[in-house]
Amino acid sequence: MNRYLEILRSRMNNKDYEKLEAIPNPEVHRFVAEAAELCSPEDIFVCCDSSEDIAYIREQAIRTGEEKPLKIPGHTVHFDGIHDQGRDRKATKYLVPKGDTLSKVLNQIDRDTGLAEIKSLLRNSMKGKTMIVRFVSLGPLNSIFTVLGLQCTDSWYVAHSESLLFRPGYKAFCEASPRKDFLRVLHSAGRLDENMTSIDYDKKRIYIDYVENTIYSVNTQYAGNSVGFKKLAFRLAIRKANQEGWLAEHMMIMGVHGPGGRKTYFAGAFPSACGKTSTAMLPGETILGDDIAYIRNIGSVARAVNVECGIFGILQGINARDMPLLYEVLTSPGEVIFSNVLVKDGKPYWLGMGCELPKSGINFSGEWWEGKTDENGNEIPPAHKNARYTVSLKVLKNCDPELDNPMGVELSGIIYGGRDSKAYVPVQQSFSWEHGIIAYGASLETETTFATVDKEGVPEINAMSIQDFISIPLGQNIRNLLKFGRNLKRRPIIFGVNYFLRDLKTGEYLNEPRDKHVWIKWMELRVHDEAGAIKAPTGYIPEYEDLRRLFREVLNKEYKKKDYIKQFTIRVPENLAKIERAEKFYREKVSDTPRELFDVLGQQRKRLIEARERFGDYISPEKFKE
Ligand code: SPV
Ligand code: MN
Repeated sequence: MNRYLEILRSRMNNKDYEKLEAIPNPEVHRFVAEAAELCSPEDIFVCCDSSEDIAYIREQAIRTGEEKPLKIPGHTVHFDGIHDQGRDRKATKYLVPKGDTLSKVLNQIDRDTGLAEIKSLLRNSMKGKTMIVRFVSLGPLNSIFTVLGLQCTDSWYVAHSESLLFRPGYKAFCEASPRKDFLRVLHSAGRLDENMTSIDYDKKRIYIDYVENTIYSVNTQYAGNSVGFKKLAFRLAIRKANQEGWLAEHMMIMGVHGPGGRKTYFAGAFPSACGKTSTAMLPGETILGDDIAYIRNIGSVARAVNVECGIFGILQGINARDMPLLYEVLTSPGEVIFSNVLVKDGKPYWLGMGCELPKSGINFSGEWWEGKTDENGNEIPPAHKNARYTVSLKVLKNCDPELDNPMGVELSGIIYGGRDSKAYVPVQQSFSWEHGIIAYGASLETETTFATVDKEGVPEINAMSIQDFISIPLGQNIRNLLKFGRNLKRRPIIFGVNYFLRDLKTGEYLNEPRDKHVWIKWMELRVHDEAGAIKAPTGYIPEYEDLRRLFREVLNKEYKKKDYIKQFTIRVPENLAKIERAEKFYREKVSDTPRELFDVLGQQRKRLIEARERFGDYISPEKFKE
């Protein structure tokens, strides 16, 4: 028996001990034993993924009050503290060993200092509580994509969320080689108040130790900070992928249904609140993933899997009209965890749900009434904007049947979508893999929204939509992507979309949210060479007749030529300014930018200037046909 098993034996009941002993990997024993010694839980529960264990976790989440049952069977609600309502960029840091350097834009702390700090915050943090040990598989089981994960947490809510979000990994740990590497997470919600929310939010810390593939998280409950296999493990996966020659991306995956019953898979990267989930959920198509994808070169084609098997999604704006399938799931019996909604008479309410909200109830601030203000005098909304739902993907009627295929699905298209009110047309196809990666992916911009009132509409680069998670030099990430594509025989076609283009004079949006379905169908046809395109300076853009037909077929809508011309006019000054912003960002902020980025953007500038000489500043798409 190794030393760590000895420690565990003295701290655990027989039944749970045996579950750990059955795993041959001594690193597992070490991690759990050290976590127990540090955090001093009263007892340790090991989840072996049996239906009893899974049910027990859910019951405990309710028994301890971390979740409260709602009226509809299977529904529960969880609240995070008022200061714990999102991913915390400031409190999330990389632990950097001496001699190593990370890009300056990344939040970081010296590894020894950081470890000492976080361990002191974790010390005895589980006194009187149970430490729950969970094993998961990131990506489908028994697959080249599989990455194993182990989390120790004192939150039944976190453990319960993991039942819905990840594939069970206990068996895989038992069967894996004793030296199999895995990702580790140690989380404690810290001291809790009477509402079961973390008290010491000022001591919230989320530290990422890439040396030992370990994430530490303390004094927080919000899933993006505490369910370590989401964005936290994603940061580690980006590094791992980078070393091993595959890709870990902030991408949804969807099956687009084309003529003759064929299905074509697309992956898409969009920054938060730019339409990622709503694209993946388009009616009539199938969703394979909504957040994180692993992509590998298998047999010289790009194949992708969803790292997760559930959704931790934003509730705001989900209503029966715009997202009927999801709305149905959220209002029918079945397992759903709501978080940070308004609860009145056992019913959850969220912003934009399509009905009037009650004037009082319980929300993330506790007892809530209309007009209630926070400590700074700001009015507290009924539900938080970032209120979420957690469900398993399998409960959705539109869940793609290939979700658990160990080989993943072949990607035929990759989409980069930003929030760009001025420059890019609603949909366009890149001239090449390199052009797509650089002009759409690396140049991806989103605009500041309501959160920064005085600066609304200011564009910010969010390269590939992974800027918050990138743990390797940004230039190296671009180089990897370029190389990945070059090694493929059949490359996915790269498209750029922009759902947020506005009229330059009136500021009105030029498209309705539903229009994105037409763009998706057009991309599907382009992949199969069944739609035409016009060569514009920024990419291949659709022809009017194709879109007109698709608008009729998909949305039963008459698409007017004048709308087409407005939407697809090439705006030369705005596009030149966009290139300038991207160049400035890479020149000033990224020291290892590949030369090729400046070349590709330079060529785009040249095409725009030549077009301006012939046709002027604002060029109707029809001009490029002549
Ligand atoms: C996102 O904000 O991109 C999410 C939710 O997917 S979180 O888990 O908080 O990152
Ligand atoms: Mn995300």
